[in-house]
Amino acid sequence: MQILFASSHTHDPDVWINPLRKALPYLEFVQWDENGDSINAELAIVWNPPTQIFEREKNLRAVFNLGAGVDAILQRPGLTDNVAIYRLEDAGMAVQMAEYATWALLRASRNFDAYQQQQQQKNWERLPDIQRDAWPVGVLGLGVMGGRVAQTLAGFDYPVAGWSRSAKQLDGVETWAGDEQFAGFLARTRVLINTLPLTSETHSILCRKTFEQLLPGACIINMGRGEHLVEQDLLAMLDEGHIQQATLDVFAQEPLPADHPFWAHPGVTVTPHMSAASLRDVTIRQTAEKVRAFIAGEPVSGLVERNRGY
Ligand code: OXD
Repeated sequence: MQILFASSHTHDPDVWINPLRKALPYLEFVQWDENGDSINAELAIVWNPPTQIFEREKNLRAVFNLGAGVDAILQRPGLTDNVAIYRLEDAGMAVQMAEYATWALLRASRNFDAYQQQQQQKNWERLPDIQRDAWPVGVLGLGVMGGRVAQTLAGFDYPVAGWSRSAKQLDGVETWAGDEQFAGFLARTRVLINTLPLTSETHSILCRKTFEQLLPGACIINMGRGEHLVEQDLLAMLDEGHIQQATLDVFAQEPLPADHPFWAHPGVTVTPHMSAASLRDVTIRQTAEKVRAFIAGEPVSGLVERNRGY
């Protein structure tokens, strides 16, 4: 049986294909050829797949995503309900997201950015000690990733709340759910951390209306998708002073264009979509196991629910 490999994860697909081939020796791996014809593949392993994938490969039964977010797959034309989509579960990403969020938060709450500037001026001066109550954290999304972020920061004794679509319980974290509790969640939050999947409901959720409801001196940390953020609203509210800083890892256009205002804005920190890499060994092991189970007719975890969008 052939399996299509179509990933923009890497310039060297062999670093993925070779170990996958080793783990699934009974499959013939065929790499996507931009100018090629259909190979009548029933299975595909993808990351950010080519636009034409579903229009060309009409026999696909299952697609295994080499990442957690499946928004790119769901946007591809020609995708039918016959195709089961499986997303990567935590492949080392949750702990990396927790690290990223911790780094972004501590820079503000422990004055590390300010100390870095003081060093430039050879200025030995202790800034006021931390008041943890002044840094209520709110995490959007309480799945595997968001839950880990929330519990990590709660472990540092920050007041942490999390908001999710449906009600969740999480030790040490105050939980809020659904549209009706969104305003209450925002009103107690100063540091807003986004880990949501991109769906039609969450598109543009980081907008002026949301930001206005946060506590003053707000910090925004976006590890979801660029399309969650209304960029002009963020820039305006940074300039107005309601938002103190934004740490952004994801952008509507990646790579971020050289002339984009985020690069030079003093209140914005840009990182190149690196907050949570799917670690190769774990990803390969997890994906190979999903493919094996699917072929064997066994239950496969990580099935995307189309109506939810993740
Ligand atoms: C993912 C990502 O969705 O890396 O896994 O963005």
